[in-house]
Amino acid sequence: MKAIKEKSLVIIKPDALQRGLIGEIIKRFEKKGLKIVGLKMMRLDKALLAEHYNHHKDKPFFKDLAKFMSSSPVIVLCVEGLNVINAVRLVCGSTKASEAEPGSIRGDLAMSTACNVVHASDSAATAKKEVKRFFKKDELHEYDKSEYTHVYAEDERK
Ligand code: FUP
Repeated sequence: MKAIKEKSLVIIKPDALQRGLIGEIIKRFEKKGLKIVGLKMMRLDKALLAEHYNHHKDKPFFKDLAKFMSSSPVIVLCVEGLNVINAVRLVCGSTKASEAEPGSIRGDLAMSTACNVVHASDSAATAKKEVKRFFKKDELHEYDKSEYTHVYAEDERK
């Protein structure tokens, strides 16, 4: 796979939907120069959340986290770009939103650790699993983005 086709999974969480922040959050990924290759609204059920947060299943906050994440629909996005996994994590900011960097989504738009408006894949292995978990093959789209000629240098597009 070309480096520029690296993919990451983003979830715009229920608190962001309730607060009318969907557009603001998507705008930040678009302005960064990322390519959105998948996007849909869905409600996360218990089974999907148990799989998605399996690494947290024994933590004291798991029950509340699962309840919160299923409290309203979410928006799931698959974004693509060079070093996109790391770039998206930086755009999102630290998990504990009250301490997240100003300029990041969480730093600018949230105060809570649980209600921190977005989820983003944290590694290549996780991203691969998460994109597959939330998107069927035919829900991911390949297309040329004309602004890529200005977002990336020629050698980065190879
Ligand atoms: P992140 O990768 O930034 O989403 O962070 P984690 O995987 O550490 O945590 C996943 C989610 O669990 C967070 F988005 C919010 C929730 N969480 C809590 O509610 N309390 C905690 O102490 C830690 C995480």
